[in-house]
Amino acid sequence: MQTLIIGLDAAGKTTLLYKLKLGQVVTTIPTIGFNIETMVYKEHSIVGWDVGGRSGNRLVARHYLKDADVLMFVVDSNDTQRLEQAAHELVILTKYATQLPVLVVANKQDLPGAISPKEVRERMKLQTILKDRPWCVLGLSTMTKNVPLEYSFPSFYNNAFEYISYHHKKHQQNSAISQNWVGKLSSLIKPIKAYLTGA
Ligand SMILES: Nc1nc2c(ncn2[C@@H]2O[C@H](COP(=O)(O)OP(=O)(O)OP(=O)(O)O)[C@@H](O)[C@H]2O)c(=O)[nH]1
Ligand SMILES: [Mg+2]
Repeated sequence: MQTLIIGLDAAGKTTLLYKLKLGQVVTTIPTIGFNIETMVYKEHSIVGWDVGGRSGNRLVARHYLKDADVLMFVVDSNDTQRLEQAAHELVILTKYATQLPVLVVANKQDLPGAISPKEVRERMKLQTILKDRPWCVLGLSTMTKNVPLEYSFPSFYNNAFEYISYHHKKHQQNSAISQNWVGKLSSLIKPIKAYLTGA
């Protein structure tokens, strides 16, 4: 299953990807292009695509949306000046995948200027942007100091991967249902076609 990790530059996407993969914080440099890593959660294999936040790369990201099962949108909760820009970015991206479940990560909860996940949700007007598709907001800090337990890594890890695997299962079920219908329709169409063509 594929998870696309997107957000503005310096939001913490690469740090998150490697924390998910390795369980530790690595030193990052701004991503040019993207990083791909496969992670295993329970019986699921999750491929994370972390796309650099510079605008050129965000254009490329749109092409990956069609193959994604979940979009993870990472926000720097301390960079409140750029929340509007982040929301604008999310609006553009989600236009290309109208049903895709979105997990918004309210990152950097350890920083003193960070606003809460609830405030991120309100200030980015997520209810209006994401409407009736499946979506949720999770607070996160990849740092261990000065952070409430609910935003610390083990809790984020489980919640995020449960969310991703749940929506992956639903996605599979939906395609199984539509495959069923394709099967049923073609078995109906064959005799009709035979009748019309006299075959
Ligand atoms: N305090 C704090 N810093 C963080 C956290 N997550 C990431 N950072 C820092 O934020 C900076 C940017 O992190 P990256 O993971 O490189 O950001 P990115 O979103 O991949 O950026 P681009 O590749 O430019 O798109 C680094 O200095 C990280 O150490 C966090 O939870 N708390
Ligand atoms: Mg990066």
